[in-house]
Amino acid sequence: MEKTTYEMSLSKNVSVEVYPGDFAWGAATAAYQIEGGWNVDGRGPSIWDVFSHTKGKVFEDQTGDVACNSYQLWDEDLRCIQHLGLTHYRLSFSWSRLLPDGTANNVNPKGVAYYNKVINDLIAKAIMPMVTLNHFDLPQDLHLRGGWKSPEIANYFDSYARFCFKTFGDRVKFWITLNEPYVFAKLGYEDGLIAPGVKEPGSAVYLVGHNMLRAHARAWHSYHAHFRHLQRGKVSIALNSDWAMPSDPGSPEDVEAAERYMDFSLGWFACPVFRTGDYPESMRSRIEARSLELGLVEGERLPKFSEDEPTVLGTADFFALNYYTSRKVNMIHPGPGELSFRADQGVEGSIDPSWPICGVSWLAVVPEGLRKLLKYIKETYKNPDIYITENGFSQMGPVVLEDLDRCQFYHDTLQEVSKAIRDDGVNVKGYFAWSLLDNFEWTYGFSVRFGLFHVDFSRAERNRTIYCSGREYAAVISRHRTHIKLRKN
Ligand code: GBH
Repeated sequence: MEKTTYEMSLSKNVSVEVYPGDFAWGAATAAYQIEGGWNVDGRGPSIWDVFSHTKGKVFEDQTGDVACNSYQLWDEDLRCIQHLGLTHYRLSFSWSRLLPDGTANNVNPKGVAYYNKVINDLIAKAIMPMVTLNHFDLPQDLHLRGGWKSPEIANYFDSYARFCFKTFGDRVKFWITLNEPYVFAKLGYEDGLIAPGVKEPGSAVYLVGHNMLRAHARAWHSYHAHFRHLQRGKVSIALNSDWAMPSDPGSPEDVEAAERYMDFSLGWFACPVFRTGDYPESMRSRIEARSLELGLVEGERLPKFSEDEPTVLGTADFFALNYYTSRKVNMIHPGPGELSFRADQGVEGSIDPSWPICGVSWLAVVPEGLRKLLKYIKETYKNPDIYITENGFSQMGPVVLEDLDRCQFYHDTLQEVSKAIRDDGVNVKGYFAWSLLDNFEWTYGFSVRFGLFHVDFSRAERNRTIYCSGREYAAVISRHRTHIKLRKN
């Protein structure tokens, strides 16, 4: 009884009236994290199959071989989506399920049938799909052909994107080309912590980021030239960012450090796409200066955008933001011989002791950081329409279905978003909770749970059970819907 009252008061306290009538209420997932069915019905391997099957890479050597088994249990997922009353659902395609060797020469009809069913079922329930073309899981065959380090990847990605636009674009109106190029390049090629597990500090990271931008831009231009006039959808790229604040706001050095932290994370991709067509000035100058110190040729590490290729500037129809946490930032002064992204960046972030850590150690809970970040994006990137394409709160250890801390988190976060809309005039058009389901949390395996629904990974049925936070989110969505109806009458 008491619990119910608590939930009601939480959802009642979100200022739903501030949200626009066509606001997208969503939840997000990614193919490798939920689908399973890794080697059935003609699916080709991806770099994540290879990585997770390599001993010692993932917590307890867990894999996404089965995960939530969404490849078999899509009907269950759909029920969860409907239960929440979502207006939008963000999923990703497994590239190697559609094109097993990554090339459009070889299409897997069963993969096409699976995503057709998912999309058609969503549309039949008036739920808008938002599709990410690639969420970390590059087809292994393309990796063997050089992967994201090879300039050729832009051609492969463009062919894949065109195939998807042609096959599904009559129904899919929101496309995300790539998920979090920062995370993929940095953790995949600098730190070696996620697939493909390459550790080439200070060099590959920039090349991979560059090729991801080139690939994204090619796909956007393809959509713009060949599909937009018929399909009338929107295409963007999902960028993740912490909100960086100076450790001491009174120290000009810390203030500069915070700016540089933003330049080397969000700015790395947002500046080329939304602002100038090139990397932030501070990235160019820092990396050049460090290269000189290290005796490397200038321009060898951070690539230049070629005039012969379609421009990267303007290749996003909205701003897709993944936000999880914030950092207090100060300068560091790396030794002259250190070749790394961190040394180039020359700053370091830390967690303020007053911020609660929930579940996984990197996730300090700072909802007010989201409001500041939204305002920063409005001011820095020409006031775009913003969709928050991921945001969430994790649980570790014993399963707690009555996750009141996560309820509080969603309440606080949605309040911050309402302030951004009402008081800061930010054009926030949608919010996608990460995640619909507990799922394969990359190197953390199943030990970190982000779901609005719990998934029982110990049972073949992979039963889904709603968390308290799922009911809370559903209540907010339903209150917003009621409010809009009343306003119309
Ligand atoms: C998102 O990345 C992903 O898009 C999504 O697939 C994922 O499930 C979700 O976050 C939750 O993690 O372990 O100290 O090296 C969010 C950005 C980047 C934040 C990697 C955590 C790891 C820090 N994440 N980072 S550490």
